[in-house]
Amino acid sequence: MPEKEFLPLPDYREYPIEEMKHRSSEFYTEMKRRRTVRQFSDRPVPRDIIEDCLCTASTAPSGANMQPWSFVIVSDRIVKRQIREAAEKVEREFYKSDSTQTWVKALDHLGTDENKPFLETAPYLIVIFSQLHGFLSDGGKKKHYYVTESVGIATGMLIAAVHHAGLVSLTYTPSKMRFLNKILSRPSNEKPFMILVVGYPAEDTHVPAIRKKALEDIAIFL
Ligand code: IYR
Repeated sequence: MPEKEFLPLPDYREYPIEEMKHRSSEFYTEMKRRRTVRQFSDRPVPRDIIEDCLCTASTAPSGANMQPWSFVIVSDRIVKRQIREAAEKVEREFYKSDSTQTWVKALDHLGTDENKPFLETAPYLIVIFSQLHGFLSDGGKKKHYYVTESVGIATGMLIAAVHHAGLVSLTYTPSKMRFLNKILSRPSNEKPFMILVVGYPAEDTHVPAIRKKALEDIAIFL
């Protein structure tokens, strides 16, 4: 068993109340400018920016600090094309299947369809995998806890970091995702969680006219 080790809380900063009010409201103002974008420019983005954003994601809390995530950063043209072809194949099925028509209708206002050109245009596809379990040094399974919650939190922090850096992203979940293990040679303990498409918006990018719910409609103070 490893020894328990505790440190004095490092790096915490307390701010005066007025400064906290300013910071919380400034952060909200900054975050509400974020929009999910589906039209990407092919303009390159320096890799160190993406690396910093991934390091931010890696600071996320996780169940028992297992950090049950892997990020595969795809910038290779050929691999992006393979992902696009496989994704469009599953999306064609999704958009035409009788069993998903209620769902397809619910997406109508977003203007999505089976064509996913951004998978080739955007400079980076960050493919996020959940590690359903890890491995012990003897090769046995190491249990992971709250995997979906943990990977969701890390992904949210990645989205915020990408926005903060001045780039845009798309949270893209192909209708079936196991093809990503094959294309990216990931082991079977890793389950695709999402493709985060990252880059600059295309010129004249349009986004759907949608609104976020008001505070009164989402928060219950007791
Ligand atoms: N994966 C499909 C369908 C889709 C699903 C959800 I939930 C969305 O918010 C948007 C689309 C697609 O990306 O087209």
